[in-house]
Amino acid sequence: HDDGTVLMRQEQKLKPPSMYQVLLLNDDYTPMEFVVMILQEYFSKDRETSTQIMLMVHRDGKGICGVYPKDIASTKVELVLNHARKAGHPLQCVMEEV
Ligand code: NFA
Repeated sequence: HDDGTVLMRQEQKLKPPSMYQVLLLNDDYTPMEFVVMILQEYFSKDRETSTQIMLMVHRDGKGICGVYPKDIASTKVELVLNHARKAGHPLQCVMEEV
């Protein structure tokens, strides 16, 4: 241009969305069957996979239920916690950036 500047190509600077693991944490009181139901209902796992994940949480203290974009992960955490509270179980669900 007249002022000496040059029009540069518009760079593609959009970052991919950061992803978050959603995890369930073990406790001594939530029934195993309730955890299996949660995994089927909110994380779309079949009954066998849900049972395996539940047993991993029971044994190791925590387990990954899925990996999602931030808004989907936070919504799943909220829905799981609401369901657990309503049912009177202390089940904890958290998200961690990958
Ligand atoms: N530890 C719980 C029990 O023995 C089962 C459980 C598994 C709870 C996974 C929370 C998460 N009833």
